[in-house]
Amino acid sequence: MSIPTTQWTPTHGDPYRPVPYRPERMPAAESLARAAELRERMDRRRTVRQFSADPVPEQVVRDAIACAATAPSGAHQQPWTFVLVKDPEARRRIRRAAEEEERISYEGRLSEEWLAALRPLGTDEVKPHLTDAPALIVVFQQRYWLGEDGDKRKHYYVDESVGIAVGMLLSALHLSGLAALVHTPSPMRFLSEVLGRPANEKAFAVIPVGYPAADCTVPDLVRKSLDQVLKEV
Ligand code: IYR
Repeated sequence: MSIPTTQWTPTHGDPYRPVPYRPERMPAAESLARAAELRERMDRRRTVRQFSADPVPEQVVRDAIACAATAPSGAHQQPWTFVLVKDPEARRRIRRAAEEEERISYEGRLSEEWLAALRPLGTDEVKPHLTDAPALIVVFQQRYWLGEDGDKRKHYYVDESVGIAVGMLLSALHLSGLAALVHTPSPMRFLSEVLGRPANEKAFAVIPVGYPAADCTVPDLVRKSLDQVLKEV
């Protein structure tokens, strides 16, 4: 199956030129069956912090990133860059810098209330998954568009857009059989330096990807019930 490619250009100022959209309608019975199955499969996703060293098929990760990049975005500005970090030295530098920031956080930058909220997750400043997970994606948000001639154009709803894209990335990875973790070291400026990203990009999240280790454990969490999160009025 070949996937059509499109040539993106910045669209600021272009006229409205709609085209027909006629997806085939799914019968309700099939929708119900798919939704129920999807709900169960999504409920089986867990954030993983202990990864197996087994390699993952790289194309699965690329396809998941392609899924994420279909996310809706403010003014369709698609304000994201996904960096798939393969260079072991870059990964070591990311781990070293992230652990240093996290050590400062855990040793005093985080409030007592914040540390208490983290306790049931069992996290600390040691982040072996940054070097040991078979794949590492660093997501950057483009705060503005930067042309080759230095031309700048503001992007809108960047946090929302990139947040939606990361949600779609996590769903795509999970539904393709891979586990992941969203890590947000703070501050994250070092990621731009290590990965050589331009001034219009700001790191958003670091996402190790792989299979859970054979002895992987996860916190014994309980999800809110649908009643708690859904209000019908
Ligand atoms: N960034 C730190 C602390 C942390 C914060 C939250 I909010 C979490 O959900 C998990 C961890 C760390 O990565 O350990």
